[in-house]
Order: sequence, then structure tokens, then C-alpha cells
Amino acid sequence: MIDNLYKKILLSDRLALSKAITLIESKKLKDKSKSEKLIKKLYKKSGKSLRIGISGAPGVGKSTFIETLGIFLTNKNYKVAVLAVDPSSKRSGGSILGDKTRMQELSIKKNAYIRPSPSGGELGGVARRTRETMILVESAGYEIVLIETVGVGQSETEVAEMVDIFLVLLQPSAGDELQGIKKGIVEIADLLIVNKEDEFKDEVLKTVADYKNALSLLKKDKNSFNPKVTKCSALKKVGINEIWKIILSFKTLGNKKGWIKEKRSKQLEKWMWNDLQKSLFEKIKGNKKLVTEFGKLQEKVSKNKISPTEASKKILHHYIKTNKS
Ligand SMILES: Nc1nc2c(ncn2[C@@H]2O[C@H](COP(=O)(O)OP(=O)(O)O)[C@@H](O)[C@H]2O)c(=O)[nH]1
Ligand SMILES: [Mg+2]
Repeated sequence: MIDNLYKKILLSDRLALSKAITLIESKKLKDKSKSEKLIKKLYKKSGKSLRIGISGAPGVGKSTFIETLGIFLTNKNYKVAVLAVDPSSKRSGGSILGDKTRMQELSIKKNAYIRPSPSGGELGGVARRTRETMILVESAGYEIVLIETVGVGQSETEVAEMVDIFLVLLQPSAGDELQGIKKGIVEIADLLIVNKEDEFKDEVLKTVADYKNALSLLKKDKNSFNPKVTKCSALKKVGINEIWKIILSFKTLGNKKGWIKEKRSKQLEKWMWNDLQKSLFEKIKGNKKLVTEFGKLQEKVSKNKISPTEASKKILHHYIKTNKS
């Protein structure tokens, strides 16, 4: 089954791709070893796309923007995959892409593949599955991967850590308050885009100027891409060409100077340690011989008899001892 999926994915078979992603998202134990095998086989075939993350507050226009950019790119004959990381999808019952009829125009394009966010599980799990889905779509020949995430909590950082270029969409504002600066978003964004210029022309101009001004105060780094600020109307499809030009200049410069490669290396190293952290934790917590012992320690912690640090040290100690014998 895996060999068959493998071959078909390399031929860009959509059905095989969807089946493989479902396998990766599955929580069944028997699927886990299969999906691991598949990822291992495909891993070397992946990595050739340009990975773009898109973030921003709910309602700012991310989905609209992704559809507009996606159509623009498929019209240029690029193969485009759209993925989503949405930690809130469990609560709301739907995902940020799944509930949308808005991407209809993109979804019928032959060169586009849209996959809604896997629902359920904690963010770390969703992020891992998105990374693996990225390996699959890249193996299937998708040249540009767009990943949407809501600008809430950890999901932004998680996505920034799996893409080459990170875009943040901003709401035009008439006030002085710069939401992004406050949240530290500017530090991880490569490109800030103020959306809805069709409706809020003056506010958009003001917001762009404010962000440009704020960015000019930040320290410039010769060895990386200095973040840019621009505007668009995702709805009316205005400004997309300019945005694509900025992305391409980022790509060209990044390849020339080696940042993109460097960024990916760092991301992979981090992924390895995160993975170890997760699997080690699962191994320790799932150790049947130690369940009673851990239960006792947990109780002591909750009754404030020993500190959490002391208890966690004891757990690790127990675990190492059990594995020696
Ligand atoms: N006027 C205007 N409305 C927009 C634009 N882009 C998105 N919207 C609207 O903003 C709302 C939220 O858009 P959506 O793409 O779902 O935002 P998301 O939550 O960030 O994904 C929808 O009603 C869109 O039609 C734009 O460029 N101009
Ligand atoms: Mg959306």
C-alpha cells in the first residue's frame, strides 16, 4: 500500500496525496508506522518548494488573500498547495479553510491543492502533521506552499518556524496604535501587508506609513532580509503583483546569500529536538511500570508537599533506573 502511494504521489496523483495526508493525520497506531514509512521514503524528494506563511488577526482577510494570491500564481502556471494551522479548529468544530466557500475559485484550478487544517490534538501535533503534509505536497511537485494560520498564541511562531518567508496581514487603522509592534510580530515578519485598501484608502496609507516609520527605527541587519511594508486589496485583487515581486526578490537574495538554506537547517535541527522532547515525554509518561509511582508524586505535588521541580527530577531518575535493569 505504501509503495503504491509513494509512486502515485511522485506522479502528482491527487487522490493518493489526499489518502496519504489522511494517513498522516490518523491517530491509529497501525497508521502511524505506515505514515512514518511513507515520510521516510519521500523525505529526500521534498524541500523544493517556496514555503510561505500567512498570519494575521481573524477577519483581516487571510483566506481571501490566499485565494487571490493562489489564483495569481496558478495563472502563472505554478503548482500551489494551501495548508492551514489552526489550533482553534477543535473548539469551533470547523477549520479556517474548511468552512470557507470563498476558496471555491482557487479550488477548481487544476494546479491548486487545498487541504484544510487537521482538527484535534494540541498545537504541537497539528504543527507536526502540517510539516509532514508539506513533505507530501512537495513530493507531489507543488512549487509553492501557502500556510494560513490565525494570529493567536503560539500558532504564529510554529508556522514561522516551518516556512521560508512569513507574511503578516494587518488591519488598516486610523488610530496610532500599531497592533503588530506591540505583539512583537515585526520580529518574525518578512513582509507586512495592510489589506482592504479598496475600502479604507486613507487608513491604509496611514497604517503603511506608521509601520514603515516603526521599522526604520529598528536595527537593520545586513545579513538578512529587512522586513518590508506594503498594501493590497485581497478582495479586489489589487497590489498582488507588487507583493509577488517582493517575495521573489526575497527568494533571489535569500538564495544568493544563503539565508534560506541556513533558516531551513536551523528549523530542521529544532524539529529534531522538539520531536525528541515529545517522544521522550510520551515514553516516560506511558511507562506502565511507573504509573503508580508517578501518581504518588503527582499527588505530593498537588498537596504542596514537594516542589514540581523536585518531583520531575524524581520521575526522570525513576525512568532511567527502570531502563537500566
Ligand atoms: N473590503 C475588503 N474586504 C475584505 C478584503 N479582504 C477580505 N475582506 C473581507 O473581510 C472578511 C474576512 O475575510 P477572511 O478572508 O475570511 O479573513 P481571515 O479570517 O483573516 O481569513 C470577509 O468578509 C472578506 O470578504 C479586502 O481586500 N477588502
Ligand atoms: Mg481564514
